[in-house]
Amino acid sequence: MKGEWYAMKFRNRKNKSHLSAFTALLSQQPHAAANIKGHEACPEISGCVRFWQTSCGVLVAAEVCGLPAHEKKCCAPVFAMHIHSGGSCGGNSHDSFSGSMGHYNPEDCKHPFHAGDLLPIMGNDGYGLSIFLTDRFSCKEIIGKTVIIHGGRDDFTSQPSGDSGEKIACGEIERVC
Ligand SMILES: [Cu+2]
Ligand SMILES: [Zn+2]
Repeated sequence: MKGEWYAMKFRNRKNKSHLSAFTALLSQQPHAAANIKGHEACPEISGCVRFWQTSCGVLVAAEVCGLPAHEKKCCAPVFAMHIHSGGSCGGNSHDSFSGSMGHYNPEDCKHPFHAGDLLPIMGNDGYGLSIFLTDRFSCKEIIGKTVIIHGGRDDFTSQPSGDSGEKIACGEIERVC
Protein backbone atom coordinates (compact mmCIF):
# COMPACT_ATOMS: atom_id res chain seq x y z
CA MET A 1 0.00 0.00 0.00
CA LYS A 2 1.48 3.31 -1.07
CA GLY A 3 1.42 6.31 1.24
CA GLU A 4 -1.16 9.05 1.22
CA TRP A 5 -0.03 11.75 -1.21
CA TYR A 6 -2.29 14.47 0.01
CA ALA A 7 -1.55 13.85 3.70
CA MET A 8 -0.57 17.45 4.26
CA LYS A 9 -3.63 19.63 3.92
CA PHE A 10 -3.78 23.33 4.67
CA ARG A 11 -6.63 25.55 5.50
CA ASN A 12 -5.89 28.59 3.41
CA ARG A 13 -6.67 31.06 6.13
CA LYS A 14 -5.29 34.52 5.52
CA ASN A 15 -2.18 35.54 7.43
CA LYS A 16 -1.49 31.98 8.54
CA SER A 17 2.10 30.79 8.26
CA HIS A 18 2.69 27.25 7.03
CA LEU A 19 6.43 27.34 7.64
CA SER A 20 6.50 24.89 10.54
CA ALA A 21 4.36 22.39 8.60
CA PHE A 22 6.64 22.58 5.55
CA THR A 23 9.74 22.27 7.72
CA ALA A 24 8.32 19.11 9.30
CA LEU A 25 7.59 17.67 5.86
CA LEU A 26 11.23 18.03 4.83
CA SER A 27 12.26 15.33 7.32
CA GLN A 28 9.71 12.86 5.93
CA GLN A 29 10.11 10.55 2.95
CA PRO A 30 9.30 12.43 -0.27
CA HIS A 31 6.62 11.27 -2.70
CA ALA A 32 8.98 11.49 -5.65
CA ALA A 33 12.71 12.12 -6.10
CA ALA A 34 15.44 12.41 -8.72
CA ASN A 35 19.03 11.42 -8.02
CA ILE A 36 21.20 14.00 -9.72
CA LYS A 37 24.40 13.07 -11.53
CA GLY A 38 26.76 15.30 -13.47
CA HIS A 39 27.66 14.68 -17.10
CA GLU A 40 31.07 13.36 -18.21
CA ALA A 41 32.81 16.72 -17.84
CA CYS A 42 31.33 17.30 -14.34
CA PRO A 43 31.37 13.84 -12.69
CA GLU A 44 31.75 15.39 -9.23
CA ILE A 45 28.21 16.79 -9.32
CA SER A 46 25.77 14.73 -7.24
CA GLY A 47 22.61 15.39 -5.32
CA CYS A 48 18.91 14.82 -5.01
CA VAL A 49 15.76 16.75 -5.85
CA ARG A 50 12.85 15.68 -3.63
CA PHE A 51 9.12 16.38 -4.13
CA TRP A 52 6.28 16.29 -1.58
CA GLN A 53 2.66 16.70 -2.66
CA THR A 54 0.59 19.04 -0.47
CA SER A 55 -2.82 20.59 -0.93
CA CYS A 56 -1.22 23.95 -1.81
CA GLY A 57 1.27 22.64 -4.31
CA VAL A 58 4.44 20.58 -4.47
CA LEU A 59 7.21 21.28 -1.99
CA VAL A 60 10.53 20.96 -3.86
CA ALA A 61 13.90 20.58 -2.15
CA ALA A 62 16.98 20.45 -4.39
CA GLU A 63 20.33 19.72 -2.74
CA VAL A 64 23.40 19.45 -4.97
CA CYS A 65 27.14 19.13 -4.25
CA GLY A 66 30.13 19.46 -6.55
CA LEU A 67 28.75 22.35 -8.59
CA PRO A 68 31.30 24.42 -10.52
CA ALA A 69 32.65 27.27 -8.39
CA HIS A 70 33.73 30.68 -9.64
CA GLU A 71 36.24 32.70 -7.72
CA LYS A 72 36.03 35.88 -9.75
CA LYS A 73 34.43 38.91 -8.18
CA CYS A 74 30.83 39.60 -9.21
CA CYS A 75 30.50 36.12 -10.75
CA ALA A 76 28.69 34.22 -7.98
CA PRO A 77 27.24 31.22 -9.82
CA VAL A 78 23.52 30.67 -10.37
CA PHE A 79 22.38 27.43 -11.99
CA ALA A 80 19.11 27.18 -13.89
CA MET A 81 16.91 24.21 -13.02
CA HIS A 82 13.91 22.80 -14.88
CA ILE A 83 11.77 19.73 -15.19
CA HIS A 84 12.20 18.46 -18.73
CA SER A 85 9.57 16.38 -20.48
CA GLY A 86 11.80 13.45 -21.52
CA GLY A 87 12.24 10.48 -19.21
CA SER A 88 15.89 9.63 -19.76
CA CYS A 89 19.25 11.12 -18.77
CA GLY A 90 20.82 9.29 -21.72
CA GLY A 91 22.53 11.34 -24.41
CA ASN A 92 24.66 11.56 -27.51
CA SER A 93 27.83 13.34 -28.65
CA HIS A 94 25.95 16.63 -29.23
CA ASP A 95 23.87 16.67 -26.06
CA SER A 96 24.88 14.64 -22.99
CA PHE A 97 21.25 14.52 -21.84
CA SER A 98 19.32 14.52 -25.11
CA GLY A 99 16.84 12.04 -23.62
CA SER A 100 15.57 14.78 -21.30
CA MET A 101 14.14 16.76 -24.26
CA GLY A 102 12.64 20.26 -23.69
CA HIS A 103 10.98 21.96 -20.72
CA TYR A 104 7.87 20.23 -19.40
CA ASN A 105 5.11 22.34 -20.95
CA PRO A 106 1.71 20.64 -21.06
CA GLU A 107 -0.20 23.94 -21.42
CA ASP A 108 1.84 25.22 -24.39
CA CYS A 109 3.08 28.31 -22.50
CA LYS A 110 6.19 30.40 -23.08
CA HIS A 111 9.24 30.31 -20.85
CA PRO A 112 9.31 31.05 -17.86
CA PHE A 113 5.67 29.99 -17.60
CA HIS A 114 6.32 26.35 -18.47
CA ALA A 115 5.06 24.02 -15.75
CA GLY A 116 8.60 22.67 -15.49
CA ASP A 117 10.33 26.02 -14.91
CA LEU A 118 11.81 25.93 -11.40
CA LEU A 119 13.70 28.34 -9.20
CA PRO A 120 17.45 28.20 -9.81
CA ILE A 121 20.14 26.93 -7.44
CA MET A 122 22.67 29.38 -6.02
CA GLY A 123 26.18 27.96 -5.77
CA ASN A 124 27.97 28.31 -2.43
CA ASP A 125 31.50 27.08 -3.07
CA GLY A 126 30.04 24.10 -4.93
CA TYR A 127 27.07 23.43 -2.64
CA GLY A 128 23.52 24.42 -3.49
CA LEU A 129 20.21 24.17 -1.65
CA SER A 130 16.94 25.43 -3.07
CA ILE A 131 13.59 24.84 -1.32
CA PHE A 132 10.33 26.23 -2.67
CA LEU A 133 6.66 25.56 -3.35
CA THR A 134 5.01 25.38 -6.78
CA ASP A 135 1.48 24.50 -7.88
CA ARG A 136 2.38 24.30 -11.57
CA PHE A 137 2.32 20.47 -11.47
CA SER A 138 1.48 17.55 -9.21
CA CYS A 139 3.94 14.91 -8.03
CA LYS A 140 2.01 12.33 -10.01
CA GLU A 141 2.45 14.03 -13.36
CA ILE A 142 6.22 14.53 -13.13
CA ILE A 143 7.11 10.92 -12.35
CA GLY A 144 8.97 9.54 -15.36
CA LYS A 145 10.28 12.96 -16.37
CA THR A 146 13.70 14.49 -15.66
CA VAL A 147 15.26 17.32 -13.65
CA ILE A 148 18.02 19.20 -15.49
CA ILE A 149 20.55 21.57 -13.94
CA HIS A 150 22.25 23.96 -16.35
CA GLY A 151 25.68 25.56 -16.24
CA GLY A 152 24.28 29.07 -16.57
CA ARG A 153 21.59 31.19 -15.04
CA ASP A 154 18.06 31.35 -16.37
CA ASP A 155 17.29 34.86 -17.66
CA PHE A 156 13.52 34.14 -17.35
CA THR A 157 13.02 35.88 -20.69
CA SER A 158 14.77 34.22 -23.66
CA GLN A 159 12.87 31.58 -25.65
CA PRO A 160 12.55 28.70 -25.55
CA SER A 161 14.55 28.01 -22.39
CA GLY A 162 15.93 31.15 -20.72
CA ASP A 163 19.38 31.00 -22.35
CA SER A 164 20.39 28.71 -19.47
CA GLY A 165 23.57 27.26 -20.96
CA GLU A 166 24.59 23.64 -21.26
CA LYS A 167 23.01 20.82 -19.30
CA ILE A 168 25.54 19.89 -16.61
CA ALA A 169 23.52 17.44 -14.51
CA CYS A 170 20.39 15.31 -14.78
CA GLY A 171 18.15 13.08 -12.69
CA GLU A 172 15.21 10.86 -13.59
CA ILE A 173 12.16 11.47 -11.38
CA GLU A 174 10.88 8.31 -9.68
CA ARG A 175 8.08 7.59 -7.28
CA VAL A 176 9.35 7.03 -3.73
CA CYS A 177 6.24 6.29 -1.65
CU1 LIG B 1 16.45 22.99 -18.58
ZN1 LIG C 1 10.93 26.89 -19.51
